[in-house]
Amino acid sequence: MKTRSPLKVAVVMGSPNDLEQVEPALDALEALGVAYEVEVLSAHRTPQATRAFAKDAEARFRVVIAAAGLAAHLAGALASETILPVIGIPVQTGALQGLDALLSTVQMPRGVPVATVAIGKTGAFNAGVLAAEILALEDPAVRERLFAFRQARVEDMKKGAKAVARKIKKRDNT
Ligand code: RP5
Repeated sequence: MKTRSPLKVAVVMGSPNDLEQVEPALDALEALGVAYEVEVLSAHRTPQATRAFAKDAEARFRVVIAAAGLAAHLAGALASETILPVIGIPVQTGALQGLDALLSTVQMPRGVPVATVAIGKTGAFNAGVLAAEILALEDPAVRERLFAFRQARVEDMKKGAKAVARKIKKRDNT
């Protein structure tokens, strides 16, 4: 079994239908050895359960990731009930494909921030990385894994650049 940080992240989504877009956040957390729990809660459909979850969150978690689409109030509703850092993922869905969720999530009033990532799966992955970066302030093992993760991206870029150079050379020779 992989080593996991004892510090946990809550990953909350507004609908079971959001799971596919939230999965990259779980992938990132797993890759960085961060433990998480997943909940499905809605600011609009289950407001009381959402509030109760937020009120208990500090005893159980260090960071909250909240994903929702459309008039996305989940991250903001959670942020209003906890002083844990809340990362919001605007889910790409509906007629506006996440632009509505982006604005609903990011435009929080002064004093109640939501750290909002990009719309959809890329944002979800970054939400996982950002949560790990917050945990790394307290957990040296997560910090080490983040450095290794960054280094792996550098190696990916180097490999990619070599592949591009090969393709360009081939074009020049045809
Ligand atoms: C939001 O409304 C959810 O986060 C979801 O993205 C969207 C649509 O929900 P469903 O009708 O698919 O359950 O609250």
